[in-house]
Amino acid sequence: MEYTMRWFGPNDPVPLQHIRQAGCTGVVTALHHIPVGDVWTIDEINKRKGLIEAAGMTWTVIESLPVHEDIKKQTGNYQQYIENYKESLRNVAACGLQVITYNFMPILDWVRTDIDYEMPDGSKALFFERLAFIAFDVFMLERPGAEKEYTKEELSDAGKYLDTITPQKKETLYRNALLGLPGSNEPFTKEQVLAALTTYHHIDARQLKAHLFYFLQQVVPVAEAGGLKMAIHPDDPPYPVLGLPRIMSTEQDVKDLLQAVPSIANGLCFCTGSFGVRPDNDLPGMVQRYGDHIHFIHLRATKRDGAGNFFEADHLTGDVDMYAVIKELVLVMQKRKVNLPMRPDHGHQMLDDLKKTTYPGYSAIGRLRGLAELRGLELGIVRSLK
Ligand code: DNO
Repeated sequence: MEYTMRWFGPNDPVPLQHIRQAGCTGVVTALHHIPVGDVWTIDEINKRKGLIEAAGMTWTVIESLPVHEDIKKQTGNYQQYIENYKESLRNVAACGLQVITYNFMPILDWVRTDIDYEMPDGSKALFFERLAFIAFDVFMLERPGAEKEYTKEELSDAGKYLDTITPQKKETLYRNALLGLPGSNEPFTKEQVLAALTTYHHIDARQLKAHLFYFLQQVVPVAEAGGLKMAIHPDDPPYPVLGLPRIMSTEQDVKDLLQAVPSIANGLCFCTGSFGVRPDNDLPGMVQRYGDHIHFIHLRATKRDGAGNFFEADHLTGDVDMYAVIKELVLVMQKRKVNLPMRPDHGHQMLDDLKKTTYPGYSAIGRLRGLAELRGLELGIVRSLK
């Protein structure tokens, strides 16, 4: 695999040099300062590329070239936004980049309830606690109809849970639950969030999938012409949240995606952390069956319990059978004669990073640990296959 790390750009507290010292040759980044829907110009792309190359690495993957909400809903100026997307793709191709990650999750990119969940060794992880999320959804956000999606027992437990936590913890829960809502450093008000959710009321999963396929029918030919590979990121977590439809959570979703727009340019960002939250996703099997369409790999493992909670475990000790997944990936790469880019996804906040503020999940040392373990595992597998 080609080892990479995500970099959030010049404002990222983790500098490029540290990424290089971690053993990466590639960087995964995006032009986060360009508003969603605007065209990425050749000039802006080259500026960012130059920074990365000056640090001795290459810009290997774009994560993400975000899809405007209007495209997901087919409202407003969505045709124009699709044209803009195509223009960005042409520009990206002109600058020599090849892999583009995106997602099709409505409104929220990822959801956790706790970003400082303390592990027994004192490091900190991201955590999704179902009860806390229900408490947020039903009693803090007061989303109309939310109570119908949970059992009586869950509702009563969530109410009790809220009674036990301090006002400060409540505020933190509110902020954490909405961290995946891009675009503001200030927490969104309840009214703003509810208004955004309302815009999806008439869109179910079938409809959203149709919108995704329409989008891909438009952009994949442009990607093909430029030698680009589109890589969709799965839903995180891989099931509906806040009443929003989800369409990239299961193997069936992957199958539908690849059938809808058959092209090698229509592919996956295979994120074991997201797909791995569902016990019914057979990850090594998915690599075997859809390996030809995997263009980018996120390796991470969560640990779930029977109650719908999961935390982000160390990369090798979660529910994901990392040995089996990497073995299948190695076989795919050997067959395709490619070296796929991989990034260790997230990592615990640990050691000196405990004192620092970084993007949740993206402190340097935890990812460095993950990368080191994953590299060793891959090397062992490659050697043992010879
Ligand atoms: C979170 C990431 C996601 C991912 C996007 C891709 O840590 O995995 O934010 O970058 O969903 O479009």
